[in-house]
Amino acid sequence: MRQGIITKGIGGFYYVSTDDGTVYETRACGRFRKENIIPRVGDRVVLSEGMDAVIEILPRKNTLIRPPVSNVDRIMVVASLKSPAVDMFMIDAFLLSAAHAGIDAMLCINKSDLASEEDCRAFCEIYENAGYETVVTSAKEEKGIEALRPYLSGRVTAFAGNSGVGKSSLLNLVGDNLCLETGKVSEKLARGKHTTRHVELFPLKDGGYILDTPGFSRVELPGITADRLWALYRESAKIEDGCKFTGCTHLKEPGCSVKAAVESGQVHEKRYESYQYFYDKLKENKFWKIGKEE
Ligand SMILES: Nc1nc2c(ncn2[C@@H]2O[C@H](COP(=O)(O)OP(=O)(O)OP(=O)(O)O)[C@@H](O)[C@H]2O)c(=O)[nH]1
Ligand SMILES: [Mg+2]
Ligand SMILES: [Zn+2]
Repeated sequence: MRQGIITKGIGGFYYVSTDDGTVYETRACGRFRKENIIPRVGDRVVLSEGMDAVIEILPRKNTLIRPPVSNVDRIMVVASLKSPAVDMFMIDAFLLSAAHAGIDAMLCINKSDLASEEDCRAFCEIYENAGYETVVTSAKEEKGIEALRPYLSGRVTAFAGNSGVGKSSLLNLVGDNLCLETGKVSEKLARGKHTTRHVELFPLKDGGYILDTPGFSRVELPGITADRLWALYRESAKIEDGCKFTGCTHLKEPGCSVKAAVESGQVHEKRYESYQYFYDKLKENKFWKIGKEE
């Protein structure tokens, strides 16, 4: 039986690339619908005799809901400081979701041509201090692209980030003969226009893969619970677990080691702000726990 990897899923069709590079247009078999199994881009799958249906999804190394991808080695979270303005909650939501799924993540600050070098550096330092690698690029001026490449080679990397930050523009530069559609940022709203509509996987010359994904306009943390939240912040690994109360939420309790680390500057106050924000949202539990794993 033939196996392949899902490179794209549109309107109920899954495009499966087999080892010889042939791409088959397939549908998911009926059992998937019944059992509520949703194939994702990056899934390794088994095809039917007629090569027109996905009949089995091979065990996943990992899987993510936002963006919906499987078997990626790393999430490259792309952000811009300006146009659109930086959204730390959005960045942190991608980093936390990756951590929750057991996927490595790092940060790429694009559109460096629109911000000062100092501002880019200062912003990156917040995340380097948290334990993330960072890279600064300008797709427009083709700067930082050579610095970005080594992070991608030989791996499967999904580019994620809000609309208009330049994910597709960067992929066009690092990819092999890619010509992805890119969109203008609305001047009035200073927001992207959701140009990329679906996730798509592309092979890199040296064996890795890159995935383009659509930007989201709303921050969500599907599948994450408030109790587990702090453990998903990389800073948690470097702070000694010395809270006075067991089950400390790190919000209002006295003798909290996390708050002490914020006061001493070990944890950046912006990251703590995001923790407080997400914690409250997860406790409110509105649309934040949607997308239970299928
Ligand atoms: N000034 C500047 N503009 C850039 C840069 N990178 C991309 N852009 C522009 O920003 C706009 C949005 O770029 P896209 O690549 O479509 O952004 P995206 O992240 O793929 O957006 P979605 O597909 O909507 O999620 C386009 O007009 C790009 O030309 C950059 O480094 N500097
Ligand atoms: Mg795009
Ligand atoms: Zn605490």
